[in-house]
Amino acid sequence: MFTQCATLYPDHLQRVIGIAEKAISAEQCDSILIHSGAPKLAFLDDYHGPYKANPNFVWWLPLTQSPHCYLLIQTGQKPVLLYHLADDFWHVPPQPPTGFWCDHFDIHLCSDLAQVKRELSQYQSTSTQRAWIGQDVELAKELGISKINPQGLMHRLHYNRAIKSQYEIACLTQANIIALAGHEAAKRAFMAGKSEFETQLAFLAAVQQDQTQIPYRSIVGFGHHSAILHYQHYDYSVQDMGQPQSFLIDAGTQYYGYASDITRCHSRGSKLYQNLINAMTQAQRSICFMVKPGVNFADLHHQMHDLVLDLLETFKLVQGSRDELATSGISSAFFPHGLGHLLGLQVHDIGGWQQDELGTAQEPPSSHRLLRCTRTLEKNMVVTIEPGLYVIDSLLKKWRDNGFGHLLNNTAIDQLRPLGGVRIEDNVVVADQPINLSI
Ligand SMILES: [Mn+2]
Repeated sequence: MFTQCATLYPDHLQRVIGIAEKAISAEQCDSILIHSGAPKLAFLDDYHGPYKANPNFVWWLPLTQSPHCYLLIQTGQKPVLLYHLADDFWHVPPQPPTGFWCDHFDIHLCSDLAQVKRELSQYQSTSTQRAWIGQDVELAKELGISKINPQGLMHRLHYNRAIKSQYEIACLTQANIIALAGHEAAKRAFMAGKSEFETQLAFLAAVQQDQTQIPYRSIVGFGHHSAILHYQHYDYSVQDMGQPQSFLIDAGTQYYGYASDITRCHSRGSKLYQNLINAMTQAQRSICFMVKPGVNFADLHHQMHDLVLDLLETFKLVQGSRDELATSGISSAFFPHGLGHLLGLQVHDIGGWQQDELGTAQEPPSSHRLLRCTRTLEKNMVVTIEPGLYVIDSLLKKWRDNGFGHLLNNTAIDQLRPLGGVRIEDNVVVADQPINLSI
Protein backbone atom coordinates (compact mmCIF):
# COMPACT_ATOMS: atom_id res chain seq x y z
CA MET A 1 0.00 0.00 0.00
CA PHE A 2 2.92 2.33 0.79
CA THR A 3 4.32 1.81 -2.73
CA GLN A 4 0.89 2.33 -4.23
CA CYS A 5 0.45 5.64 -2.42
CA ALA A 6 3.93 6.75 -3.48
CA THR A 7 3.18 5.92 -7.12
CA LEU A 8 -0.17 7.70 -7.06
CA TYR A 9 1.08 10.79 -5.23
CA PRO A 10 2.49 12.84 -8.18
CA ASP A 11 -0.90 12.86 -9.95
CA HIS A 12 -2.59 13.82 -6.69
CA LEU A 13 -0.23 16.74 -6.19
CA GLN A 14 -0.75 17.89 -9.79
CA ARG A 15 -4.48 17.93 -9.20
CA VAL A 16 -4.14 19.93 -5.97
CA ILE A 17 -1.78 22.41 -7.68
CA GLY A 18 -4.28 22.83 -10.53
CA ILE A 19 -7.14 23.53 -8.12
CA ALA A 20 -5.04 25.97 -6.09
CA GLU A 21 -3.78 27.88 -9.13
CA LYS A 22 -7.30 28.26 -10.48
CA ALA A 23 -8.46 29.49 -7.07
CA ILE A 24 -5.52 31.92 -6.81
CA SER A 25 -6.38 33.51 -10.13
CA ALA A 26 -10.14 33.62 -9.44
CA GLU A 27 -9.65 35.22 -6.03
CA GLN A 28 -7.05 37.72 -7.20
CA CYS A 29 -4.27 36.83 -4.85
CA ASP A 30 -0.73 35.99 -5.96
CA SER A 31 0.16 33.21 -3.52
CA ILE A 32 -1.11 31.17 -0.58
CA LEU A 33 0.76 30.54 2.65
CA ILE A 34 -0.60 27.47 4.45
CA HIS A 35 0.38 26.94 8.08
CA SER A 36 0.49 23.37 9.40
CA GLY A 37 -0.72 24.56 12.82
CA ALA A 38 0.60 24.23 16.35
CA PRO A 39 -0.46 22.40 19.52
CA LYS A 40 -2.29 24.55 22.06
CA LEU A 41 -1.03 25.21 25.57
CA ALA A 42 -3.34 24.43 28.47
CA PHE A 43 -4.28 27.49 30.55
CA LEU A 44 -1.63 28.36 33.19
CA ASP A 45 0.31 25.30 32.16
CA ASP A 46 3.35 24.34 30.11
CA TYR A 47 1.64 21.25 28.74
CA HIS A 48 0.31 21.15 25.18
CA GLY A 49 -2.84 19.40 24.04
CA PRO A 50 -2.47 16.92 21.18
CA TYR A 51 -1.51 18.46 17.84
CA LYS A 52 -3.98 18.23 14.98
CA ALA A 53 -2.65 19.33 11.60
CA ASN A 54 -4.45 21.85 9.37
CA PRO A 55 -6.25 19.56 6.87
CA ASN A 56 -5.53 22.05 4.07
CA PHE A 57 -1.82 21.48 4.76
CA VAL A 58 -1.99 17.67 4.79
CA TRP A 59 -3.89 17.77 1.47
CA TRP A 60 -0.57 18.74 -0.12
CA LEU A 61 1.80 16.36 1.65
CA PRO A 62 1.53 13.60 4.26
CA LEU A 63 3.05 15.52 7.20
CA THR A 64 0.61 14.87 10.00
CA GLN A 65 2.99 15.41 12.93
CA SER A 66 4.87 18.53 11.83
CA PRO A 67 3.66 21.68 13.59
CA HIS A 68 5.15 25.13 12.80
CA CYS A 69 5.64 24.35 9.08
CA TYR A 70 4.58 26.56 6.16
CA LEU A 71 3.72 25.83 2.55
CA LEU A 72 4.04 28.64 0.04
CA ILE A 73 2.04 28.13 -3.14
CA GLN A 74 2.78 30.42 -6.11
CA THR A 75 1.40 29.98 -9.61
CA GLY A 76 3.86 28.30 -11.95
CA GLN A 77 6.44 27.68 -9.19
CA LYS A 78 7.45 24.53 -7.34
CA PRO A 79 5.66 24.60 -3.96
CA VAL A 80 7.94 25.82 -1.16
CA LEU A 81 8.01 24.02 2.21
CA LEU A 82 9.45 25.86 5.21
CA TYR A 83 10.11 22.87 7.43
CA HIS A 84 10.44 23.43 11.16
CA LEU A 85 13.64 22.00 12.57
CA ALA A 86 13.70 23.18 16.17
CA ASP A 87 16.80 23.35 18.30
CA ASP A 88 15.22 21.53 21.26
CA PHE A 89 16.76 19.10 23.77
CA TRP A 90 13.41 18.16 25.40
CA HIS A 91 12.23 16.05 22.50
CA VAL A 92 13.67 13.63 19.97
CA PRO A 93 15.49 16.02 17.63
CA PRO A 94 13.49 16.38 14.40
CA GLN A 95 15.19 15.26 11.24
CA PRO A 96 15.09 16.88 7.81
CA PRO A 97 12.09 15.41 5.99
CA THR A 98 12.39 12.31 3.85
CA GLY A 99 9.76 10.52 1.80
CA PHE A 100 8.30 9.99 -1.65
CA TRP A 101 6.89 13.51 -1.69
CA CYS A 102 10.08 15.47 -0.94
CA ASP A 103 11.31 15.90 -4.52
CA HIS A 104 8.14 17.80 -5.37
CA PHE A 105 8.91 20.64 -2.93
CA ASP A 106 11.53 23.30 -2.61
CA ILE A 107 12.40 22.62 1.03
CA HIS A 108 13.99 25.13 3.42
CA LEU A 109 14.76 24.22 7.04
CA CYS A 110 13.76 26.86 9.59
CA SER A 111 14.46 26.79 13.31
CA ASP A 112 12.47 29.88 14.31
CA LEU A 113 10.10 32.60 13.15
CA ALA A 114 12.92 35.00 12.30
CA GLN A 115 14.23 32.48 9.82
CA VAL A 116 10.73 31.93 8.41
CA LYS A 117 10.50 35.68 7.80
CA ARG A 118 13.93 35.75 6.11
CA GLU A 119 13.00 32.84 3.84
CA LEU A 120 9.64 34.37 2.94
CA SER A 121 11.27 37.69 2.07
CA GLN A 122 12.89 35.98 -0.94
CA TYR A 123 9.49 35.46 -2.50
CA GLN A 124 7.83 38.55 -3.93
CA SER A 125 4.39 39.48 -2.69
CA THR A 126 2.65 42.46 -1.24
CA SER A 127 0.90 41.43 1.92
CA THR A 128 -2.50 42.28 0.43
CA GLN A 129 -2.06 39.74 -2.36
CA ARG A 130 -0.87 36.79 -0.30
CA ALA A 131 -3.57 34.68 1.32
CA TRP A 132 -3.13 32.85 4.63
CA ILE A 133 -4.75 29.51 5.44
CA GLY A 134 -4.38 28.62 9.07
CA GLN A 135 -5.86 28.91 12.52
CA ASP A 136 -3.35 31.35 13.99
CA VAL A 137 -4.58 34.78 12.89
CA GLU A 138 -2.01 36.66 15.00
CA LEU A 139 0.81 34.76 13.32
CA ALA A 140 -0.54 35.74 9.89
CA LYS A 141 -0.57 39.40 10.94
CA GLU A 142 2.93 39.05 12.35
CA LEU A 143 3.99 37.90 8.88
CA GLY A 144 2.29 40.94 7.34
CA ILE A 145 -0.60 39.06 5.74
CA SER A 146 -4.05 40.63 5.80
CA LYS A 147 -6.01 38.18 3.59
CA ILE A 148 -6.66 35.65 6.32
CA ASN A 149 -8.63 32.52 5.43
CA PRO A 150 -10.44 34.42 2.65
CA GLN A 151 -13.86 32.82 2.20
CA GLY A 152 -13.84 32.77 -1.60
CA LEU A 153 -10.53 30.89 -1.69
CA MET A 154 -11.54 28.49 1.08
CA HIS A 155 -14.85 27.69 -0.66
CA ARG A 156 -13.04 26.78 -3.87
CA LEU A 157 -10.55 24.50 -2.12
CA HIS A 158 -13.11 22.88 0.15
CA TYR A 159 -15.56 22.19 -2.65
CA ASN A 160 -12.89 20.32 -4.58
CA ARG A 161 -11.52 18.47 -1.56
CA ALA A 162 -14.72 16.41 -1.53
CA ILE A 163 -13.65 14.62 -4.71
CA LYS A 164 -10.72 12.32 -4.03
CA SER A 165 -7.70 11.49 -6.15
CA GLN A 166 -6.58 7.87 -6.56
CA TYR A 167 -3.84 8.59 -3.99
CA GLU A 168 -6.46 9.73 -1.48
CA ILE A 169 -8.66 6.70 -2.17
CA ALA A 170 -5.61 4.45 -1.60
CA CYS A 171 -4.98 6.19 1.75
CA LEU A 172 -8.64 5.84 2.76
CA THR A 173 -8.56 2.17 1.72
CA GLN A 174 -5.54 1.56 3.95
CA ALA A 175 -7.16 3.44 6.85
CA ASN A 176 -10.10 1.05 6.50
CA ILE A 177 -7.91 -2.07 6.39
CA ILE A 178 -6.14 -1.01 9.59
CA ALA A 179 -9.39 -0.12 11.38
CA LEU A 180 -11.07 -3.41 10.44
CA ALA A 181 -8.26 -5.31 12.20
CA GLY A 182 -8.98 -3.17 15.26
CA HIS A 183 -12.70 -3.93 15.03
CA GLU A 184 -11.94 -7.67 14.98
CA ALA A 185 -9.77 -7.33 18.11
CA ALA A 186 -12.44 -5.26 19.86
CA LYS A 187 -15.09 -7.85 19.02
CA ARG A 188 -12.92 -10.61 20.51
CA ALA A 189 -12.37 -8.55 23.69
CA PHE A 190 -16.10 -7.92 24.05
CA MET A 191 -17.02 -11.57 23.47
CA ALA A 192 -14.44 -12.59 26.12
CA GLY A 193 -16.20 -10.39 28.70
CA LYS A 194 -13.71 -7.51 28.85
CA SER A 195 -14.79 -4.02 29.96
CA GLU A 196 -15.40 -1.10 27.58
CA PHE A 197 -12.02 0.33 28.63
CA GLU A 198 -10.16 -2.93 27.91
CA THR A 199 -12.04 -3.26 24.63
CA GLN A 200 -10.82 0.19 23.56
CA LEU A 201 -7.26 -0.80 24.53
CA ALA A 202 -7.61 -3.95 22.40
CA PHE A 203 -8.64 -1.76 19.45
CA LEU A 204 -5.66 0.59 19.89
CA ALA A 205 -3.21 -2.30 20.28
CA ALA A 206 -4.45 -3.95 17.09
CA VAL A 207 -4.27 -0.78 14.98
CA GLN A 208 -0.96 0.36 16.51
CA GLN A 209 -2.18 3.94 16.82
CA ASP A 210 -2.46 5.80 20.10
CA GLN A 211 -5.30 7.94 21.33
CA THR A 212 -3.81 11.07 19.70
CA GLN A 213 -3.23 9.40 16.34
CA ILE A 214 -6.68 7.95 15.74
CA PRO A 215 -8.87 10.52 13.98
CA TYR A 216 -11.59 10.64 16.65
CA ARG A 217 -12.27 9.25 20.08
CA SER A 218 -13.66 5.72 19.62
CA ILE A 219 -17.20 5.15 20.84
CA VAL A 220 -17.25 1.85 22.74
CA GLY A 221 -20.64 1.27 24.34
CA PHE A 222 -22.14 -1.82 25.93
CA GLY A 223 -25.84 -2.22 26.69
CA HIS A 224 -27.81 1.04 26.92
CA HIS A 225 -24.57 3.02 26.32
CA SER A 226 -24.86 2.02 22.66
CA ALA A 227 -27.86 4.35 22.36
CA ILE A 228 -25.84 7.39 23.48
CA LEU A 229 -24.78 8.76 20.11
CA HIS A 230 -21.47 10.30 21.22
CA TYR A 231 -20.99 8.20 24.37
CA GLN A 232 -17.77 9.67 25.76
CA HIS A 233 -16.66 7.28 28.52
CA TYR A 234 -15.03 3.87 28.78
CA ASP A 235 -16.60 1.90 31.62
CA TYR A 236 -14.10 -0.13 33.69
CA SER A 237 -16.52 -2.81 34.89
CA VAL A 238 -16.21 -6.30 33.45
CA GLN A 239 -19.32 -7.93 32.05
CA ASP A 240 -21.70 -10.30 33.76
CA MET A 241 -21.26 -13.29 31.45
CA GLY A 242 -24.56 -14.76 32.67
CA GLN A 243 -26.49 -11.95 30.96
CA PRO A 244 -26.91 -11.24 27.22
CA GLN A 245 -25.04 -8.13 26.17
CA SER A 246 -24.99 -5.71 23.22
CA PHE A 247 -22.00 -3.76 21.91
CA LEU A 248 -21.63 -0.80 19.55
CA ILE A 249 -18.20 0.36 18.45
CA ASP A 250 -17.65 3.42 16.25
CA ALA A 251 -13.91 3.61 15.69
CA GLY A 252 -11.49 4.58 12.93
CA THR A 253 -7.83 5.03 12.19
CA GLN A 254 -5.80 7.24 9.90
CA TYR A 255 -3.30 6.68 7.12
CA TYR A 256 -1.23 9.66 5.92
CA GLY A 257 -3.85 11.81 7.61
CA TYR A 258 -6.86 10.21 5.89
CA ALA A 259 -9.51 8.86 8.25
CA SER A 260 -11.64 5.76 8.35
CA ASP A 261 -14.91 5.90 10.30
CA ILE A 262 -16.51 2.50 10.85
CA THR A 263 -19.31 1.34 13.16
CA ARG A 264 -20.11 -2.25 14.02
CA CYS A 265 -22.46 -3.89 16.52
CA HIS A 266 -22.13 -7.28 18.18
CA SER A 267 -24.45 -9.38 20.26
CA ARG A 268 -23.40 -11.79 22.99
CA GLY A 269 -26.36 -14.01 23.68
CA SER A 270 -29.26 -11.74 22.61
CA LYS A 271 -31.31 -13.07 19.71
CA LEU A 272 -33.28 -9.81 19.50
CA TYR A 273 -30.13 -7.70 19.20
CA GLN A 274 -28.56 -10.07 16.65
CA ASN A 275 -31.74 -9.96 14.54
CA LEU A 276 -31.70 -6.17 14.69
CA ILE A 277 -28.02 -6.09 13.62
CA ASN A 278 -28.76 -8.41 10.69
CA ALA A 279 -31.79 -6.42 9.53
CA MET A 280 -29.99 -3.07 9.83
CA THR A 281 -26.93 -4.38 8.00
CA GLN A 282 -29.09 -5.56 5.13
CA ALA A 283 -30.89 -2.20 4.89
CA GLN A 284 -27.62 -0.26 5.18
CA ARG A 285 -25.94 -2.31 2.45
CA SER A 286 -28.85 -1.71 0.10
CA ILE A 287 -28.24 2.05 0.48
CA CYS A 288 -24.46 1.56 -0.02
CA PHE A 289 -25.25 0.15 -3.48
CA MET A 290 -26.98 3.44 -4.38
CA VAL A 291 -23.94 5.63 -3.73
CA LYS A 292 -23.58 6.55 -7.41
CA PRO A 293 -22.76 9.71 -9.37
CA GLY A 294 -25.79 11.99 -9.83
CA VAL A 295 -27.61 10.76 -6.73
CA ASN A 296 -28.46 13.40 -4.13
CA PHE A 297 -27.30 12.44 -0.66
CA ALA A 298 -30.37 13.94 1.01
CA ASP A 299 -32.54 11.63 -1.14
CA LEU A 300 -30.59 8.62 0.14
CA HIS A 301 -31.16 9.87 3.68
CA HIS A 302 -34.92 9.96 3.07
CA GLN A 303 -34.88 6.49 1.47
CA MET A 304 -33.06 5.22 4.54
CA HIS A 305 -35.85 6.59 6.71
CA ASP A 306 -38.33 4.45 4.77
CA LEU A 307 -36.13 1.41 5.47
CA VAL A 308 -35.83 2.31 9.15
CA LEU A 309 -39.62 2.53 9.29
CA ASP A 310 -39.75 -0.98 7.78
CA LEU A 311 -37.47 -2.16 10.60
CA LEU A 312 -39.55 -0.40 13.24
CA GLU A 313 -42.62 -2.21 11.93
CA THR A 314 -40.84 -5.57 11.66
CA PHE A 315 -39.63 -5.33 15.26
CA LYS A 316 -43.06 -3.95 16.31
CA LEU A 317 -41.51 -0.88 17.91
CA VAL A 318 -44.22 1.22 16.30
CA GLN A 319 -47.89 0.59 15.59
CA GLY A 320 -50.63 2.10 13.41
CA SER A 321 -51.16 2.46 9.68
CA ARG A 322 -48.10 2.81 7.45
CA ASP A 323 -49.57 6.04 6.15
CA GLU A 324 -49.80 7.64 9.55
CA LEU A 325 -46.39 6.31 10.60
CA ALA A 326 -44.75 7.71 7.46
CA THR A 327 -46.44 11.12 7.57
CA SER A 328 -45.72 11.57 11.26
CA GLY A 329 -41.97 11.21 10.66
CA ILE A 330 -41.77 8.95 13.72
CA SER A 331 -38.66 7.18 12.32
CA SER A 332 -36.71 10.28 13.42
CA ALA A 333 -37.45 9.39 17.03
CA PHE A 334 -35.33 6.25 16.57
CA PHE A 335 -32.93 7.49 13.84
CA PRO A 336 -32.25 11.10 14.80
CA HIS A 337 -28.93 11.70 13.02
CA GLY A 338 -27.93 12.01 9.39
CA LEU A 339 -27.29 9.10 7.02
CA GLY A 340 -23.62 10.03 6.76
CA HIS A 341 -21.06 12.60 5.70
CA LEU A 342 -18.10 13.29 3.45
CA LEU A 343 -14.93 11.54 4.61
CA GLY A 344 -11.30 12.44 4.02
CA LEU A 345 -8.64 14.39 5.88
CA GLN A 346 -11.36 15.24 8.37
CA VAL A 347 -13.72 12.62 9.74
CA HIS A 348 -16.56 14.98 8.92
CA ASP A 349 -14.90 16.38 5.82
CA ILE A 350 -15.70 19.99 5.10
CA GLY A 351 -18.07 21.15 2.36
CA GLY A 352 -20.97 18.74 2.89
CA TRP A 353 -23.61 21.43 2.34
CA GLN A 354 -21.66 23.26 -0.35
CA GLN A 355 -23.26 23.12 -3.81
CA ASP A 356 -20.63 24.93 -5.89
CA GLU A 357 -17.17 26.47 -5.81
CA LEU A 358 -18.60 29.82 -4.77
CA GLY A 359 -19.87 28.40 -1.50
CA THR A 360 -23.64 28.29 -2.10
CA ALA A 361 -24.94 26.22 0.80
CA GLN A 362 -27.92 23.87 0.74
CA GLU A 363 -29.04 23.28 4.29
CA PRO A 364 -30.96 20.09 5.02
CA PRO A 365 -34.73 20.31 5.56
CA SER A 366 -35.71 21.58 9.02
CA SER A 367 -36.98 18.14 10.07
CA HIS A 368 -33.54 16.62 9.33
CA ARG A 369 -31.20 19.35 10.62
CA LEU A 370 -28.42 16.93 11.54
CA LEU A 371 -27.78 15.74 8.00
CA ARG A 372 -24.15 16.69 7.24
CA CYS A 373 -24.26 16.22 3.47
CA THR A 374 -26.74 17.61 0.94
CA ARG A 375 -24.52 17.35 -2.11
CA THR A 376 -25.25 15.55 -5.33
CA LEU A 377 -22.73 12.74 -5.40
CA GLU A 378 -19.87 12.82 -7.90
CA LYS A 379 -17.49 10.06 -8.91
CA ASN A 380 -14.68 9.56 -6.35
CA MET A 381 -16.33 11.37 -3.49
CA VAL A 382 -16.07 9.24 -0.35
CA VAL A 383 -18.98 9.19 2.09
CA THR A 384 -20.03 7.26 5.15
CA ILE A 385 -23.35 5.40 5.19
CA GLU A 386 -24.33 5.02 8.84
CA PRO A 387 -27.99 4.52 9.66
CA GLY A 388 -28.95 3.73 13.23
CA LEU A 389 -31.91 2.71 15.35
CA TYR A 390 -31.87 3.44 19.08
CA VAL A 391 -34.07 3.72 22.16
CA ILE A 392 -33.40 7.31 23.29
CA ASP A 393 -35.90 8.10 26.03
CA SER A 394 -35.52 11.89 25.87
CA LEU A 395 -36.48 11.80 22.19
CA LEU A 396 -39.35 9.36 22.68
CA LYS A 397 -40.69 11.63 25.43
CA LYS A 398 -40.80 14.57 23.00
CA TRP A 399 -42.80 12.51 20.52
CA ARG A 400 -45.19 11.41 23.26
CA ASP A 401 -45.50 15.01 24.48
CA ASN A 402 -46.36 16.08 20.93
CA GLY A 403 -49.24 13.62 20.73
CA PHE A 404 -47.63 10.71 18.90
CA GLY A 405 -47.53 8.31 21.85
CA HIS A 406 -50.19 6.06 20.26
CA LEU A 407 -47.72 5.19 17.49
CA LEU A 408 -45.16 3.76 19.95
CA ASN A 409 -45.29 0.17 21.18
CA ASN A 410 -43.98 0.55 24.72
CA THR A 411 -43.67 -3.19 25.40
CA ALA A 412 -41.24 -3.70 22.51
CA ILE A 413 -39.41 -0.46 23.34
CA ASP A 414 -38.99 -1.61 26.97
CA GLN A 415 -37.50 -4.86 25.68
CA LEU A 416 -34.96 -3.13 23.47
CA ARG A 417 -34.02 -0.37 25.96
CA PRO A 418 -31.34 -2.30 27.91
CA LEU A 419 -29.71 -3.27 24.59
CA GLY A 420 -29.51 0.41 23.52
CA GLY A 421 -29.45 0.51 19.75
CA VAL A 422 -27.61 -0.34 16.55
CA ARG A 423 -25.64 1.59 13.95
CA ILE A 424 -23.81 0.12 10.97
CA GLU A 425 -21.32 2.39 9.22
CA ASP A 426 -19.23 1.81 6.11
CA ASN A 427 -17.02 4.10 4.01
CA VAL A 428 -18.04 4.10 0.36
CA VAL A 429 -16.39 5.49 -2.78
CA VAL A 430 -18.95 7.00 -5.18
CA ALA A 431 -18.89 5.15 -8.52
CA ASP A 432 -21.26 3.47 -10.97
CA GLN A 433 -20.28 0.32 -9.06
CA PRO A 434 -19.86 1.84 -5.56
CA ILE A 435 -16.78 0.61 -3.70
CA ASN A 436 -17.39 -0.26 -0.06
CA LEU A 437 -13.98 0.16 1.65
CA SER A 438 -15.20 -1.31 4.95
CA ILE A 439 -15.99 -4.88 3.92
MN1 LIG B 1 -19.34 8.77 10.78
